[in-house]
Amino acid sequence: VLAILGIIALVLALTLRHKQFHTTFRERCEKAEGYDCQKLWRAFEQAYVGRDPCQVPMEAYDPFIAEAHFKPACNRMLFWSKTKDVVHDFTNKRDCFVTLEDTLLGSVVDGLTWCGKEGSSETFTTGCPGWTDCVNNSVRSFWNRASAAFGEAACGDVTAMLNGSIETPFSPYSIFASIEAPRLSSSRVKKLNVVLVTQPDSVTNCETASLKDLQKELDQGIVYNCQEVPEAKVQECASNSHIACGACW
Ligand code: C8R
Repeated sequence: VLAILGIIALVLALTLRHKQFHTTFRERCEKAEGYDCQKLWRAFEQAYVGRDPCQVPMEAYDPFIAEAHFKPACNRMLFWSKTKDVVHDFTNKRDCFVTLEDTLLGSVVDGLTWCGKEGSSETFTTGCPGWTDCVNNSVRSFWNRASAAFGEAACGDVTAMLNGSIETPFSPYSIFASIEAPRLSSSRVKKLNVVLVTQPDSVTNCETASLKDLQKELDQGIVYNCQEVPEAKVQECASNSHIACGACW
């Protein structure tokens, strides 16, 4: 009897988990107005359903990106690399910047894992390949494609929060360096403000070779600026709404 109950519980848990992913997607989608969430879900799942989870190229998400008709928030777009926690602590508390995860594109699956399987029409949330297990995995390709759209749409003055506690804040392996920065176009982007988030014992400053690479690779015509900002200062601005966005650092 226990074994049978166990199997029933397992089957229930598995169906619930599948439902959970679609439900989370739909609930997050419905919070953003003006979208056909059923259509958006179909466009999303066609990218990976029934496929080997390591054989999902970023182009597979083109229909989803088209359906999400992304509108850029010029002068408020915030890119980041290896600073996720401090960035989202900031954006959750203050309405100064817009990250990819604050847009419909990124919000519907932020923090989630998903993949398909050959011969199945389901979405799985466990047993999926990890970020570095294969290049074309369903999750990584999604972030690559969504980030490409975010970089292409960037306009006005843009900000990038990078990590001053690591040797290579502009790591060539990061999405920011490999996908977003090369897509910033001087025809739309006037200026890139790098905010290098530092700790009291940080190893890197604005003069680091890694940031020289960023300057070199940037489309000619985009003005480059870099500021070292202690993490405590970012946090202070997050918690004090009387400090104007432009006066944070
Ligand atoms: N971007 C990339 N990765 C994202 C993401 C996002 O918006 N949102 C989430 N949750 N993730 P990193 P990076 C997850 O190495 O490679 C965009 C991914 O699942 O610190 O330079 C965004 O616009 C992945 O595991 O940064 C941002 O500007 C990590 O976060 C860059 O790309 C990647 O985090 C950040 O990508």
